[in-house]
Amino acid sequence: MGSWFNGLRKTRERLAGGLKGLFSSPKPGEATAEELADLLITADVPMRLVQTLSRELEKSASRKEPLVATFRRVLMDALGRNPPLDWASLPTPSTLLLVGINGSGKTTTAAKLARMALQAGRRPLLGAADTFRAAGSHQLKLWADRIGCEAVVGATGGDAAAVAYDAIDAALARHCDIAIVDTAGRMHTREPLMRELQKVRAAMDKRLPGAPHHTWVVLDAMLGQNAVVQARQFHEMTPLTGAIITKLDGSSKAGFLFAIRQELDLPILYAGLGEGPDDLAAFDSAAFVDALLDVGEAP
Ligand SMILES: Nc1nc2c(ncn2[C@@H]2O[C@H](COP(=O)(O)OP(=O)(O)OP(=O)(O)O)[C@@H](O)[C@H]2O)c(=O)[nH]1
Ligand SMILES: [Mg+2]
Repeated sequence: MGSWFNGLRKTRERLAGGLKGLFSSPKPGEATAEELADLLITADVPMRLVQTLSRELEKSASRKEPLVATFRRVLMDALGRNPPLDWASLPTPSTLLLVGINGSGKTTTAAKLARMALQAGRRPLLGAADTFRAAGSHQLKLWADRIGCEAVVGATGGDAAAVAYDAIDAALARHCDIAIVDTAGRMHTREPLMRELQKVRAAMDKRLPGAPHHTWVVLDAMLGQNAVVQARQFHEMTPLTGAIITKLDGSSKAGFLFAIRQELDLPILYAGLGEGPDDLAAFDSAAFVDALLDVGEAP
């Protein structure tokens, strides 16, 4: 699996020179808070957090704690708790809906999650409610065959809500533990497409009251701050319970993760650290912060 250290290489490279200089400076308080702020902003660290770090920098001269330890503490606090799903103790039947804009990584992530469920000894079912493109459903069915799990695939051009309903129906009939419903990519700015998600949710709830139990937005880390804008819009349309960050390995703007946690109060559950089928990891705040600050162990 890709490591956090490698996954955050690009963001770290953006920050590293500046932060390293700051941390190794005998009197970091003398470095300007403004320079630090500029640096953090280019990595899409949200403004509120930048201000907190700048204040900590200014106060650092009068403190015993090394600056890097202070930053680590502030950043860890900002990320809060992000407990991933405990696959082993997941109640049966559970349902999960994945949403996000085009190409964010929903289908690949649905498959990776199904694989995690299998590895924990559970029975997942993949539901392909991406009826926009023939390739959309086909791609998920291929994944289901490859990893060896149940699947329900809708007809191209069919009703996404009906497929979501059928997926839950099949999960119940086939005694599956979790139905993971993949949806078509949609622009967060296209109102009618966003409304379709509400129909999908309603259909799931109709078949199994309370479903979907989890609704996760899949965000492409390469988009940085724009991913926050998308997540907010999805959140307004369909209440989200968590975020998955894909393509962290390709992003130099991983600072936006703090905004997902702080501004939207969404837990960050999993992160894609590479292109391999097993490159989805439960989000590890400490590993994330350490890799970002370039402290701790390089692999
Ligand atoms: N490097 C990297 N690539 C990823 C990751 N997750 C997905 N991808 C790639 O991103 C591309 C799009 O992934 P999909 O899973 O098809 O995305 P989607 O959201 O289902 O796309 P639509 O259904 O078209 O909206 C594929 O080439 C994936 O291999 C990741 O964590 N890291
Ligand atoms: Mg897809």
